[in-house]
Amino acid sequence: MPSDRDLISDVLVRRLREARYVVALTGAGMSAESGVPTFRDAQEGLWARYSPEQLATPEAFAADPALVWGWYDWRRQLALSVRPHAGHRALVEVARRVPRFALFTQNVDDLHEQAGLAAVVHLHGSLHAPRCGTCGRAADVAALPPAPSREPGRIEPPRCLACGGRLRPGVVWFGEPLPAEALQAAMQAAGECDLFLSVGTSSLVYPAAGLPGVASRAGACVVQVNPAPTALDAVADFNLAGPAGVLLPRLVEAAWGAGPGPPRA
Ligand code: BV8
Ligand code: ZN
Repeated sequence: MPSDRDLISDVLVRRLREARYVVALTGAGMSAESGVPTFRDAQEGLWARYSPEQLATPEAFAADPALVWGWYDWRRQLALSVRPHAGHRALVEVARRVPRFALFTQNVDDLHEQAGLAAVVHLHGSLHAPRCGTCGRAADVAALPPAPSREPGRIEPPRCLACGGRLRPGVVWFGEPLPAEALQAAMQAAGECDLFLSVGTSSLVYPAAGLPGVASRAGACVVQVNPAPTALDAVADFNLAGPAGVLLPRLVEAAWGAGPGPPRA
């Protein structure tokens, strides 16, 4: 299938308007226009000399818990300070317009929830759900000490109030399995949908990166929104080259006109 770079074609608009079941997969690029650096953007400050893949591992946390906890706490504080953009709101509008919609995100922020999306499945966990590494109990984020305002740095992970074990970030690290239920739901949704929308992901991290292929092999129309080429270009039926905050609203307007319309029948 030819891919339409830069073009929101009539064919694509009709596929979206007629879609019975739209599944969206989002990555760090979806949060970029809200001010959250993408996962592979150059790291800043204390972590400039580490790659995210090095830090987002159980081994890094075991070797230097304060370095890794400090990184996540800084990211959590940043995630608390950002707001959804027009692209997040456009996905909420798609969810209102099509008969069935599901969104799976690799992101660990809560921007989709803030934008009003009812059901968001986090494939890689959440910055807002730290838990005890020993007994697994969820930690009360509100009770966590605020991160120091100075340049983000090492912070000793707090202790679990129930068992005294060390808290850990509530994310899925490299080498850790994704939540089984979430992955199963994503695989099933990808296999059943008729339009799969991949937004803002480099399509490098598995098993999430395998989802568009599952959809394509099941006959779905695969649409990618990303300013840069990715491994998905070869699979997608439509490659819209540009930022999510610009192209998603444009896609929704082309399909259903501007402004919020009636919820789906
Ligand atoms: C696992 C949470 C097995 C932490 C993350 C094959 C099969 C299975 C596994 C593997 C495999 N090959 C290799 C593996 C291992 C590994 C993997 O995939 N490695 C890669 C690097 C090759 N996978 C795993 O380890 C997974 N676990 O498979 O376990 C297992 C099973 C049973 C028992 C034991 C073990 C776990 C993967 C999850 C890791 N955790 N995050 C944290 O956030 O700190 S992954 C991390 O990468 C983030 O979640 C991020 O979301 C994700 C993917 O990155 P992207 O979202 O794509 O972000 P990125 O920066 O890369 O790209 C941003 C994109 O946005 C770019 O394309 C850019 O052009 C675009 N963009 C920029 N601006 C915009 C934009 N797009 C739109 N609009 C814009 N404005
Ligand atoms: Zn505990």
